Amino acid sequence: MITVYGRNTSSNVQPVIWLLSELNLPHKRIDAGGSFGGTDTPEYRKMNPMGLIPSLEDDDVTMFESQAIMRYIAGRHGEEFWPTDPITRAPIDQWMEWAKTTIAPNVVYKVFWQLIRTPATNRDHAALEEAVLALRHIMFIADDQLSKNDWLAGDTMSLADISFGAQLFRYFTLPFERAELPALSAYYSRLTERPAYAEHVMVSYESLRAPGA
Ligand SMILES: N[C@@H](CCC(=O)N[C@@H](CS)C(=O)NCC(=O)O)C(=O)O
Repeated sequence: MITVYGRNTSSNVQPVIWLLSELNLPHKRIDAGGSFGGTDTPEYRKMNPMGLIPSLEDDDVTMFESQAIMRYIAGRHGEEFWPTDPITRAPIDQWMEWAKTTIAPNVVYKVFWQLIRTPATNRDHAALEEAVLALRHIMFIADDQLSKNDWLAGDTMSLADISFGAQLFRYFTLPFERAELPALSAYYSRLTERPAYAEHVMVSYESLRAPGA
């Protein structure tokens, strides 16, 4: 059975568990990281030398790095999310990496970090404003893509949607000014109707709020 280590409030754990759930794969999640701790032990560091979450164990495989974990899961157990044909796979990988390297740093590491993880008195308003402006520009790219396709990388749901869609709960619920993007809003609304998304991504982040944030 697949075991994933990591708390359910982590933006890197959520896409992994969402994917497992979309694929109906039996799995268990063990709380680790944040207030649960458990990531500093020698046993944990053998799985994940960074001491971060998520980590995965599956029979003969132990690994870390959420995007690599998702590729492993889809490659071994859910080819429909990451087909083997390199031509079909190329746009999926492209959008998956775009979500992780361009969207996540702005949504999670800047906007979320400043608004939720940082007391208001310590807030870096310049960094927050910079990320909000960046998102106002970059999200047009997703909106344009989603006005032409139902899913980020084409006609079917793929790892690109798991990686990108997992950022959208925070993007749409954090209190900051977003551009009006109808195709993106409609896509998010469709995601919220998926039981696996509602359960594993639309997870309250109040427990992560810093005092005074
Ligand atoms: N590149 C890594 C980043 C992992 C990461 O930064 N995880 C955060 C949680 S989102 C973490 O472990 N933070 C420390 C903790 O929660 O104890 C991945 O995608 O898996």
